[in-house]
Amino acid sequence: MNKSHPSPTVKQGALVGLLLTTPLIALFYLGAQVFSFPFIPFDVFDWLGRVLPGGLVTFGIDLIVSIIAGLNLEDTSRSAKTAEHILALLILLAIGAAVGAALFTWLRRESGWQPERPGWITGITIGVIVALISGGVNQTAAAGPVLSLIWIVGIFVLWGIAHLRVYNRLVELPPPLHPSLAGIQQVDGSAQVEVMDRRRFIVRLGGSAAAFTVIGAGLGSVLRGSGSLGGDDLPQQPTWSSANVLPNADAALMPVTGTRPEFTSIRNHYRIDINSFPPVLREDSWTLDITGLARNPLRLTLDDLKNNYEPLHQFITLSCISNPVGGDLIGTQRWTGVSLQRILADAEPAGQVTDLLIRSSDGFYETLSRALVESDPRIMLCYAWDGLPLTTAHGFPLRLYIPDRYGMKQPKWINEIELADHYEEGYWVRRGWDELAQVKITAVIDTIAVDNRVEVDGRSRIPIGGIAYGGARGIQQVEVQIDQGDWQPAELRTPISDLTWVIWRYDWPFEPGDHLISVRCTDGRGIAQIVSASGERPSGATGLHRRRTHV
Ligand SMILES: Nc1nc2c(c(=O)[nH]1)N[C@H]1C(S)=C(S)[C@@H](COP(=O)(O)O)O[C@H]1N2
Ligand SMILES: [Mo]
Repeated sequence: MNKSHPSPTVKQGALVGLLLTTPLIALFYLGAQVFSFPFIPFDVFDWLGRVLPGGLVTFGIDLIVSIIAGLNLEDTSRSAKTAEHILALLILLAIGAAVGAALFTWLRRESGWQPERPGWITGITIGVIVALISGGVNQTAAAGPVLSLIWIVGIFVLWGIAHLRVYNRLVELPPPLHPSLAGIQQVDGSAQVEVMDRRRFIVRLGGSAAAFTVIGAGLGSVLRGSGSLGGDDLPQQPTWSSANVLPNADAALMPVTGTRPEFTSIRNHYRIDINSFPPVLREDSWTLDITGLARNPLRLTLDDLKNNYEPLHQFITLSCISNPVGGDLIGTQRWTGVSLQRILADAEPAGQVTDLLIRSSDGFYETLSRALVESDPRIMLCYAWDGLPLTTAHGFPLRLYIPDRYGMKQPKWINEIELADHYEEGYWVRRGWDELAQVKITAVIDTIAVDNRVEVDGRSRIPIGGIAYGGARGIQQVEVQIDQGDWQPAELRTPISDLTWVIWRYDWPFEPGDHLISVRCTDGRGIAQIVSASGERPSGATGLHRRRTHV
């Protein structure tokens, strides 16, 4: 040991922390895939999303959504989840680097070789904190809590000790030698000895970490069992829509080619929630509990909901409040469930009940007024869509539907409804979003079918088409404007239901050149849409949708 060397630096500590955290992530990935242990980077990320100030989190989400919009990626909600997953890994790497730096700062206070105890202490401390965080947010891992705790703490202890081993090795090595010397093979007696310095050692450490990470991640994806990183659980059985026609099947007006599908398949329905991976709830242990000020508190199984209440089928357009005008965070499906009125009545709410506090297994919550439930039988608890049980990603086993509201008011993965004598702000309301979250009516141009011209009244026209959505208020009129011309009425297709979007079309008697096309709409009560542009936050995006075209 060479006592004359200066201690390894804090910067080296950060680098070592970073390098040792990649194989740590690979190990957690392997454990998640093979033994269904929690995947720590996503748990830490999901926890941060819940505890950090709402403004910061929303800013992050908005940033991701606008980057995706700017990059013109196909599927916003899927791309956003991928971006979040990458961010989660980067955040864990940053935490690893910070811990490495802190640990080296601590070790430097005594010079020279260090016993391994600080490595144990760091590993156990961080391991326990992370295990607690994971225990609080993880809803996908099948492994039991005790085993998970041992696994998580065990890995972090190995990681802590590895830092100490690396530190002690660095202490023994000289700081970077002159480049002309480093790595040169020198003759030392009969053997060839490589001159090692700190820089070369760290490079080698990086190589080993990379190899370990690749092997771990590779094994993880090959050996995946019933892992905790659930993929898309798409339905295997035939859907309702594959065997039936939509109620408006005989509508006269046909959508312009290139208009989004009128009915959104389960596969293509957007998904937005606060989870890196959707909670996996088991039907046999799940119940819906109606608690609080109920004279007849209820505990209902999924079978109770399906068998004891008349099913209600509704065609519904659901939109996220973060959907920009013209975005793809909107979809139309056939939902099946039970009118919440019926369940509320069965629970016999006490006179002073004013609100229903709805709680979900992922920590999400919203509040629904009793008066609204009692006045609107369309508010429903849904257990199926497109004729099949809800998929994991979309709220299995139970979610809420409220007409005319954005998705943020409509919890998925519900497990409790408390009848209360007071109002409480919902999850996103607390984070600065609109309390009512009533859908803003908007019209969107999906396609300007320049190559699909039609002949109408002896004139060649370019069909323009899209959707307009007015929540539960419907759409009475859609109008199109070419450049600064007069607003022209578009034709409306009979909607699937009065809760869905409306498809419109306008056959444009075009003139060659560059044009700006705008669209606006009026709701079923004759109220015009807001034409001035405003962003999604806090109340949902407004403004005209416009597209440029060249003929
Ligand atoms: N439990 C829970 N429910 C939730 C959310 C959530 O994060 N957790 N997100 C809400 C939001 S913001 C939207 S837009 C809708 C999206 O539903 P979908 O993923 O089925 O499209 O779910 C809502 N319900
Ligand atoms: Mo949303």
